[in-house]
Amino acid sequence: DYTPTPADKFTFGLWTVGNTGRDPFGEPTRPAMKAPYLVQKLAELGAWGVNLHDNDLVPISASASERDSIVAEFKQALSDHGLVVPMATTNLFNDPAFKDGAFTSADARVRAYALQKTMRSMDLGAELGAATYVFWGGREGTEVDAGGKLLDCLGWFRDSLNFLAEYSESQGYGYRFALEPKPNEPRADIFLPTVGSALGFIATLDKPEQFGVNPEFAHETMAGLNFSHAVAQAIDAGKLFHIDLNDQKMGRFDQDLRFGAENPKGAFFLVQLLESSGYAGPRHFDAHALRTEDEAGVWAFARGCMRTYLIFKEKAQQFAQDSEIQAALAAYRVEDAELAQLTGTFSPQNAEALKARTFDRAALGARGPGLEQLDQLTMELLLGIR
Ligand code: 3MF
Ligand code: MG
Ligand code: MG
Ligand code: MG
Repeated sequence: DYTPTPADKFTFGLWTVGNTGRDPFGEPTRPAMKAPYLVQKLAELGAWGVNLHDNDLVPISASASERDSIVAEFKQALSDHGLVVPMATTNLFNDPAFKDGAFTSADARVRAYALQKTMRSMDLGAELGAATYVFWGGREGTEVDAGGKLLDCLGWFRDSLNFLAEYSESQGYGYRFALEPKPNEPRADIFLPTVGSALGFIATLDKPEQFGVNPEFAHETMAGLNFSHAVAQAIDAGKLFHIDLNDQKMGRFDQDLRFGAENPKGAFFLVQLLESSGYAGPRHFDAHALRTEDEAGVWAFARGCMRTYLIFKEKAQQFAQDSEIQAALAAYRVEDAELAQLTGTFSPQNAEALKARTFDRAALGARGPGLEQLDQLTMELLLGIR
């Protein structure tokens, strides 16, 4: 009946179900809910865990003793309700200090403060048991490039990540780090705007094996890209460390819609890819209820994200068992054992034989691969009539 259990590994950020509906043009539309209450409600709905930025839980101006009592109360709620904290991250975007970047600020004092804030937040995450640490560089970008810092920024960003990886190791935290790319919003142009861009950057770090990506459905979609393609590249590289699930209309402001709400077909292919890939990490929803909603709408939103995921998971199983679909898939792929011998491994003999071979180019071009039929079968399966 599509009721989630902790085995499904669904997680939500405190900032997602805790979103109060504030937007750039309007005040909050619903009251803030306390973290222990969010933990209780998420557990009741069948979620596995909850993720947080440091300041989702501990206000930036809290004293050390205030911090300790807030954290103690939160840990009590986690243990009372059986929720885990698989991922933690730093808020390096809200405070005006970070208005022109955190790790990529042109002001060395801001960069140092960002490092300090992140180490403290990593301490908090480790105390809560988090295994994955996310970096979303929301303010790491520009509106104007007159500052001439583009190459410096990449170096500063790299130095900071190298420093923090060493810090994690020196503390024995064992974090795996996940970079979360986004093309724009809140900056006009954010550095490392796409999954491919982040993967390229990771290869330049001192300890690339400790770094992967946290792709988000909405972020790649905002860039006009196909999320499943980005996730596939991350999986292929062994770099899918975490994932942010939501939805988004292309070409709009950052909407963080309920998973599957806008592009159910894209969401289906994503679930199919994820479930067949061996990805064993959290299925994290980084989204929030519409600004129109009250508290009941928040829980309808959270339940809907998980339910839609589970429905698509079932559809993916149905897809794998549908004989007509499987026959269309088998017809789509053409294998040739003799050619596989020639193209599998390079040898001068294989190269010569391949160069000498005659191909019926016209026949290759004339073949209809059956994708219209396969796609229609997929649609009918998704529409519930298969
Ligand atoms: C913004 C985001 C972020 C990140 C978060 C860390 C506030 O569009 O997606 O949410 O996900 O900072 O994971
Ligand atoms: Mg986002
Ligand atoms: Mg967002
Ligand atoms: Mg996100």
